Amino acid sequence: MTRKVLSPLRMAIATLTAMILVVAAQTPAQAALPSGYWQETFASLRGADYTTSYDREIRIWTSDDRLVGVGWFQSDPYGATPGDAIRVCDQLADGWGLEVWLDTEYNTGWDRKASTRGYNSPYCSPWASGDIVENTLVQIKLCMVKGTEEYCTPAYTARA
Ligand SMILES: [Ca+2]
Ligand SMILES: [Ca+2]
Ligand SMILES: [Ca+2]
Repeated sequence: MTRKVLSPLRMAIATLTAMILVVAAQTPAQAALPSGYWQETFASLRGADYTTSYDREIRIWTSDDRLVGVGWFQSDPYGATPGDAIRVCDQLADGWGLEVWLDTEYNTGWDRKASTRGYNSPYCSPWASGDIVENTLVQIKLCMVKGTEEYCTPAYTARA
């Protein structure tokens, strides 16, 4: 019986191919909001213009205009609210939870989240804070989550 012996290069290619397949399989399905749902977003300047700190709010609505949830990025401390912080509220008893994700430096992958998983609506998460260099461009997105299902708005910018 003959056995095909793979050269080191071929073995490396085979291993790499397997790794790529695993990575592809493990990437969670990232879908836009379900049909009929819609989002709106607001930016709030903290300085003179969009080159310095500004906040971001995202809301998701149902097709019949009921508020599903809201996510925030707060750039600067305000009263008891910390700066560089995210928070999310679930406003509708619909079986969906809400998660807000923060990318702490634009386009470097999602770093931090706040979640309402495991809580009955209405529920707001605590602020999730962590220092970011002043005026850094960041982005947030708001997602509806249920089990392994996840539907997200586009990402919107803010500045820390
Ligand atoms: Ca700031
Ligand atoms: Ca809900
Ligand atoms: Ca990042």
